[in-house]
Amino acid sequence: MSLEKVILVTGGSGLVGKAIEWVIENDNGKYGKQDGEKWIFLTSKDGDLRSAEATRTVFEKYKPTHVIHLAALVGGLFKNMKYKLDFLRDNLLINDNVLHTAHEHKVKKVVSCLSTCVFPDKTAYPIDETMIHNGPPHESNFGYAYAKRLIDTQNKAYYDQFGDNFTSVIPTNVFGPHDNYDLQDSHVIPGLLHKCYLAKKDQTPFVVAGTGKPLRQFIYSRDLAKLFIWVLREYKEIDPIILSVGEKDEVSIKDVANAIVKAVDFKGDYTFDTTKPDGQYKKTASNAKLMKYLPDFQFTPFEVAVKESADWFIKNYDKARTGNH
Ligand code: NAP
Ligand code: GFB
Repeated sequence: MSLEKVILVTGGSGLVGKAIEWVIENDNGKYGKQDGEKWIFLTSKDGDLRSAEATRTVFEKYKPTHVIHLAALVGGLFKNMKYKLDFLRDNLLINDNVLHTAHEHKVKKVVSCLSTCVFPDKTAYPIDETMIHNGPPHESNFGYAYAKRLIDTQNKAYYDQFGDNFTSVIPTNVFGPHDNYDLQDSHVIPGLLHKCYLAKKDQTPFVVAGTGKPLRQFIYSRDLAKLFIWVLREYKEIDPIILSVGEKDEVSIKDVANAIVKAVDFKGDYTFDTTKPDGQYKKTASNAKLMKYLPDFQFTPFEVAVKESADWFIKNYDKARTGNH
């Protein structure tokens, strides 16, 4: 059996990378590993992709035919607000090194990862793929947002000048096993899961940051993983595609806290610390383009996914990325 595809996943050890690895190894349906595919999941120990030389060394070692590019400096609202320049520079360097080295190695396809926070803050809703460059992103994460937007611009420039097949996806907020649970740097679901777990264990108050009013769409990492695999194998456009649950599945941060209290079986009270920022009020995205391609795609119900994520975190607390709490 000839090896048709060598698929390199940068950022393979993170939340999304681990979910793709799990689906490739465990899905017996159309998303699992196919004949002729070799999957390689990178960590930053394989090479710091901010370095052009280290990036070339990785590509020379694995000689990929296809790349899923996930590696990035990633974090929740509070980390983004604190390190805007690092989010801009690190991600600009990583993205330019990966895309240009993929070009030099004549990689057949690259699928990169943006985020719905790249869209303009002042916009019509629901947001769709055509609105990416229509105005400034939210103040809280402009460093990350502009670096991610430029991936779309880079993809179009490589296609325009060389015909490279470099595309991208735009997920909403992601959560699941293998997340980052650091109490300061994490996103809301892993952050609140960790806080609620500690509040139950130590019988201390469970405090949710902000007012609880902001609205978000959340996609389970294992659902996103299946969509990434479909994009790699089937999606033919250079233009990006939003990967998200529908607008009707948007929930408030208070709903998120309630789901976590239930999943962790926390019996105590919880309060809101309204001295903490809410960030962007909402970034409601349309998944109409995705639903045109995959009208029957089944998303895991939110509460089921939160429960599975909580069970994984509690079972793996000792090896999880808890920020050495
Ligand atoms: P994550 O859990 O923080 O994982 C980040 C990955 O990138 C890890 O594998 C890390 O390697 C690697 N990495 C970081 N800096 C690197 C460097 N300088 N050189 C090489 N590798 C490096 O992130 P994630 O949540 O899975 O995010 C994956 C992708 O999805 C990112 O592009 C992110 O922007 C995008 N995204 C995430 C969300 C979300 O809610 N999480 C939402 C939308 C889009 P180590 O494990 O060795 O550190
Ligand atoms: O997930 P999160 O950090 O990211 O926060 P964003 C979502 C909302 O949860 C905010 C509230 O309104 C927070 O005030 N929140 C409540 C908490 N308690 C907590 C907590 O303990 N930890 C955190 N982190 N939030 C990010 C962007 O925005 O979305 C990133 O800054 C990236 O660049 C990511 O795009 C997907 O949804 O506000």
